[in-house]
Amino acid sequence: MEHIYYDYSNTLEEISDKYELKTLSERTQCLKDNMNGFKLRLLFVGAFSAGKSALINAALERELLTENQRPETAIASELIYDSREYIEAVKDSERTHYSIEQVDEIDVEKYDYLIWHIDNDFLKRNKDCIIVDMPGFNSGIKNHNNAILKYVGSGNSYILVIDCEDGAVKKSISDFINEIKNYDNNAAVVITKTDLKMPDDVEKVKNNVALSAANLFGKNVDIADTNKFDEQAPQKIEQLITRIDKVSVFSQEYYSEVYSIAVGCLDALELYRKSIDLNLEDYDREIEAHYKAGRELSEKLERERKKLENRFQNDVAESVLCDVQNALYNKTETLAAALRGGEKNFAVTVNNIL
Ligand SMILES: Nc1nc2c(ncn2[C@@H]2O[C@H](COP(=O)(O)OP(=O)(O)O)[C@@H](O)[C@H]2O)c(=O)[nH]1
Ligand SMILES: [Mg+2]
Repeated sequence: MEHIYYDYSNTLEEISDKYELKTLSERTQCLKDNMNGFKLRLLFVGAFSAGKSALINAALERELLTENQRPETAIASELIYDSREYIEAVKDSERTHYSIEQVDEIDVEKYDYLIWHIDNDFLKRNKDCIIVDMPGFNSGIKNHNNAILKYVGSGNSYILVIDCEDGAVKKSISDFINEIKNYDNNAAVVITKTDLKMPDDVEKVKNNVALSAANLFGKNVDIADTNKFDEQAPQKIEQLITRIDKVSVFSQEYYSEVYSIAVGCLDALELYRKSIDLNLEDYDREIEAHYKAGRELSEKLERERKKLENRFQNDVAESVLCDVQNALYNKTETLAAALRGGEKNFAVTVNNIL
């Protein structure tokens, strides 16, 4: 099906070149470049401490990502295959290079996200996929949450990681899913830390999570269970990746741009046809009207985009914060005891509660 998009964009390019529609021609070129570089951007999402980083380490069969990271020290980490290993720290369009060993020296406050270039067989076999280790979004730190939620929008597929000991999908997670599924619904679920439960209990959790996931997504989703010691973890995760409907992700990603360029071309052709019969003054007026309509449309789109972005950030951030508040409020005695045990002890207790 992807070829339809390529055929279509080739036709659009021919038309825009023939009639010297410069902007549309540039947009078509840009679209084709993007389509050629298409990759799954697979975000591992889930509660703080669910086991996301450990799961990715298990898939890579390498202790690469730091486990048990405190929420404020974590930013999104993209993992891609490269024969030379290094880390790029990205801020807007600027990129700073670090060696892998320097990872703990990176001041995460200064960057939007990290790109890890890693020489690894799992990543090499799945080159059409960027694996992203997301920080937990229920850290209770507002700025941090906003940064994470902003990054989440750039994903086009998701693996929802659930701690087997949680036994179910937490409310903050289901709120989050309700948001992302408005954008796309290419998601699978991994129940992890199964080594901490009896097999019968794991099965119960799996059935329970399958039910809530089907409810959330409105369809059955792929579910795997594993743990960081499971030798089968790489295969299980790879299988989930293979089963993601890439054609559907591809369509979701490019449909609106192809459609919008096509409408632009049709408009321009119509204008061209009419212009043959029009005098010069009418022609100018007609062009101005089209420009105006185009500007209005793009302003409207921008407004819609901002609206979605705001809603995405405010609503989810709000509900996550509310969850965090409730969770902490219910455990004041435990927290008071932990505080007496020192700052580190306190942070660990907070994380456990969340
Ligand atoms: N027993 C066990 N512990 C795990 C497993 N996965 C993660 N952990 C531990 O749970 C804690 C949080 O895991 P981490 O991957 O950092 O969670 P993240 O915040 O979701 O990235 C760490 O102490 C991990 O070692 C697992 O499968 N089994
Ligand atoms: Mg982590």
